Amino acid sequence: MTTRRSFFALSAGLVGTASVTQAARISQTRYAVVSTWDFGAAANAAAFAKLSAGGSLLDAVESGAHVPEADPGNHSVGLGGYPDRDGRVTLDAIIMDDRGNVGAVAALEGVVHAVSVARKVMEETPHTFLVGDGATQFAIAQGFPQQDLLTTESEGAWREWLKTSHYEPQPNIENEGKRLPRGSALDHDTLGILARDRSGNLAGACTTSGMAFKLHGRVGDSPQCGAGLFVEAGVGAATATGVGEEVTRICGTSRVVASMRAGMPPLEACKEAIQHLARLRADALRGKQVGFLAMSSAGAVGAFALLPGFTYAATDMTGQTQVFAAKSLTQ
Ligand code: SD4
Repeated sequence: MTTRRSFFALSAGLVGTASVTQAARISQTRYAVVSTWDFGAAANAAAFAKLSAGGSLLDAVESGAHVPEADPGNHSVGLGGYPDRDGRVTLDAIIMDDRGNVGAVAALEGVVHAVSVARKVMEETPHTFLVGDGATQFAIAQGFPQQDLLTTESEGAWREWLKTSHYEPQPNIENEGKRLPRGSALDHDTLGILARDRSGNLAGACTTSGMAFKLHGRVGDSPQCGAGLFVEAGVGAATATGVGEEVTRICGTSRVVASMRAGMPPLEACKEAIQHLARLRADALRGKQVGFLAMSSAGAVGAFALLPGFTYAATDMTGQTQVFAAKSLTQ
């Protein structure tokens, strides 16, 4: 099995010497599954396997999201996610197809597969979004097993954090965190995943426990339709990662897809949203990371970030996965 580290090494190699070839390859290749960060490769594998076995696009992105949700070593999705400042692990997730079908949950507690609860909201209720106790009660009523998501490790990190209670999101911690002592950083590993079939239909999902040690009740961009995820038939799909407040204030993925609707390729559309954010927020963005990842209904892929360090995993129509470094506003 390929490790996170080797995927990251691959991405570094691609960025270093082969950027022209890489850019040409990305623009010509048609992709089936893309997801945020180098650890997205494992999620892509699960999603691609589901598609290959005849599963639907929603089945594929749900299966992909299950991978980090079940991983106790991933400290901001599902099991082992870092808690809020009150010591409670609260999960946010969304799932969406390209026909406007969408379901989401926020501040869900005690249920590991938040993305599946989001799918139930979409399929079993007239609503699009359930939060807090309502989301948790709904999940229990739907038969989802309850479990304590706070692990010994994540509780230890929280208790360590309590000593200073200093809250400052760190850029690219999704990748860098693997080299930092646990608990020293606001480690977060949001997964945004987009999938496409041979006819150009699309679906996406996004799952996270959000910013570590956040205020209780804080909801980021990830579960909000048009912020952390947006999907539109005949146009494309986009997902976001980084400081959710910054994505939310510009309805980030809605903006990216709107630019694609107007004819921009995915890379240009992501870049336009980042440039807009930079103009709008200027110095308030100092030290913050935001990254957008987009795929057109034709299977073209692009990504752009505020800061260097945002990576994404892309799986082509034959199932080959590579990790690429996104271009960024500052180098
Ligand atoms: C949030 N956008 O809750 C998420 C965090 C994230 O990689 O993307 N981390 O703000």
